[in-house]
Amino acid sequence: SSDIRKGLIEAFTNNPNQYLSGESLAELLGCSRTAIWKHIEALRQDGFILEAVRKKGYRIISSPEKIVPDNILFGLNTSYIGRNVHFEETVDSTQNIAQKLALEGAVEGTLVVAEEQIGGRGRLERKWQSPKYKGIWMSLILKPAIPIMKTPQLTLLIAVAVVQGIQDVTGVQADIKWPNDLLVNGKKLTGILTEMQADSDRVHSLIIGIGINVNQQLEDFEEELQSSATSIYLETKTSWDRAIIIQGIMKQIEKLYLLYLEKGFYPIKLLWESYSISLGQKVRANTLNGSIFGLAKGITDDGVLLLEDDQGEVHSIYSADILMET
Ligand code: BTX
Repeated sequence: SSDIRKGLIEAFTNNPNQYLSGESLAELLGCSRTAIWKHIEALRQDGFILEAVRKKGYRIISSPEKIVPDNILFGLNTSYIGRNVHFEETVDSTQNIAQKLALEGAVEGTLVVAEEQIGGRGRLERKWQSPKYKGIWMSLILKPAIPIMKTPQLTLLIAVAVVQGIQDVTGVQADIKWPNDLLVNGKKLTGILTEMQADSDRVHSLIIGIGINVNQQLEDFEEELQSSATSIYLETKTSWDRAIIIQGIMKQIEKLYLLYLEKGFYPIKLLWESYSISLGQKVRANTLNGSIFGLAKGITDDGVLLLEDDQGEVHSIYSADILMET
């Protein structure tokens, strides 16, 4: 019966703004008109605004403010990225759920979305604040046939896609700070965390966590973040339907991922460089093995940052926090 629900959403997606009669829907989905009616009512209860006009049929006027999986599916026009949505209200971390689903054989493009994370995490076991109903907290499963060495490329790809998706939908232009922070005027809008399941030489699954601050007002951030973080609401003074932003991002991810699989990393690298604010700047890289100060010269074809210190020595930075000295 959730197939009927899926079918309904798909039918409305394929016929935007048109009335669809109960009779034609029942025929299309191979069920009774009563079943259609029941599912229309269920959609209403989940916050869809539906219009019913005698002799014409039903029409979806708007999808709900709360995220529900159908809300992401309604209007999504990708072929596999984000088409299999696993939704939860409250989780420790969407990464943990995606890790488990990947082990159980989830299809590529599976997306885990939650309204709230209690144990949202960043890199190096840092915390990621994920307040309820305010942001996009999601993890995407990709299964590229690449060696482990090349996984940083995918992190950079996702950063570009998220920048583009956010810009397409909201007009907010974010910059990328290597490797994958998205900043607006120096304040953090988005964090990306890539984890993987692999054996010695091959990647089985990449679990890419994306956290986007969407509808937070200043007081929704904990105090220590209020000067360093921002949200799309704070940048636009408008609240946003998060499902639409997720769709925009899924669309860009699929586009860039297909480009990457066909043409390799080079076109992605060019895009990444065009959005980057780290390159050409003097930066400090704090790595687990110490701190290096130098000029960010570029990224390699594997997505590694090249930093030239004052003695002219070039260091390859695989993982670090970058401080931009202003
Ligand atoms: P990161 O280690 O680069 O950044 C973590 C740091 O960012 C924290 O120490 C804190 O200073 C700051 N911070 C925490 N929460 C926020 C926030 N909401 N907005 C701005 N700054 C913040 C970045 O790690 C990677 C974050 C990935 C988050 C996603 S959400 C979905 C998925 N599930 C999960 O547990 N993590 C990922």
